[in-house]
Amino acid sequence: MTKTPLSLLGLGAMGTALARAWLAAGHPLTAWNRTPGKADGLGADVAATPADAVAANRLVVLCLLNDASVEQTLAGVDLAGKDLVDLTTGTPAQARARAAWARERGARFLDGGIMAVPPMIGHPRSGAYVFYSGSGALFEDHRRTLAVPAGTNYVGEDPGFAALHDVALLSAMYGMFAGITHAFALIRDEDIAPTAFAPLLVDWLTAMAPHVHRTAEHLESGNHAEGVVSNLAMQVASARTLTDTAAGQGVSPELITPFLSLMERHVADGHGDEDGAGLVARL
Ligand code: FVH
Repeated sequence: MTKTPLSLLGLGAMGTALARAWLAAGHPLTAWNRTPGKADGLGADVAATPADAVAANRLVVLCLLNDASVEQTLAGVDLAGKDLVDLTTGTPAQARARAAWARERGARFLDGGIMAVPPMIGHPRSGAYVFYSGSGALFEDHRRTLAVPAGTNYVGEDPGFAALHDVALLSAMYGMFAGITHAFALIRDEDIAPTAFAPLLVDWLTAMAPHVHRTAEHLESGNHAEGVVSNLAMQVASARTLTDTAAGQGVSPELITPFLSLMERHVADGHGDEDGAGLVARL
């Protein structure tokens, strides 16, 4: 079967991984990078300028540092009739503005948020995938090609939704990393090996993760007390144990107190019989 040819602008760590995956799958690839030489040995056709890369193919993928570099790279380039897929990380607002910008120039636009690190790209079982949003027609036309480096998850016509999903998941990850950092700090001066503690932490976080579904159901039903097992009043009452333990271990509670304070305010406002779904509206 004929493989769709495409152009890729940006051969950083991620762009290079994408290029290798498409080339390995037999897609003719034209590549451009600001600093020459990054395409050496890849097997791609090398474009001298962004305009040459864009002119070479209808499907044009961008994987640059940030939205400002996309602006600089495509300034003055003829985009009429092109299908732009922007895998550069940015905010939802930047993606929406970039989609309007592309439309004004006669191009279809799809934004992408990559949920992977470069070594995961091109390995179907790695769990790598990309959130896509924007032109559904573009996504359907190039679905097979886009699925080569990583799985695809199209989340709607709003071009900002891919970035929003991406940032929401990353934000949850940082909350988790904050808790993990605090937990290791609590045991740092004790005779507890971090490598012995780590599997306990993984098992506990894994056991707690499905609670996400209960929160989602409460948010949709509006009944934040239905089926609650560990209500906020109980959690706030025991929060003192967490901060006292941190003080006893000589550990700053700075990573956990913001969340504990939010729970306290919610309980003080009469929501002690609920769980955490009501906190979402307080932020
Ligand atoms: N690497 C990762 O783990 C993450 C995973 C999730 C998604 N991100 C995003 O992917 C975009 C590219 O990331 P990257 O890893 O390829 O980043 P770098 O290796 O730093 O390469 C950056 C490329 O951007 C080019 N570039 C920078 N500024 C400009 C500019 N003003 N005009 C044109 N190109 C520019 C840079 O070119 P050069 O320095 O080689 O000349 C690289 O090609 C990114 O949005 C991540 O957030 C990766």
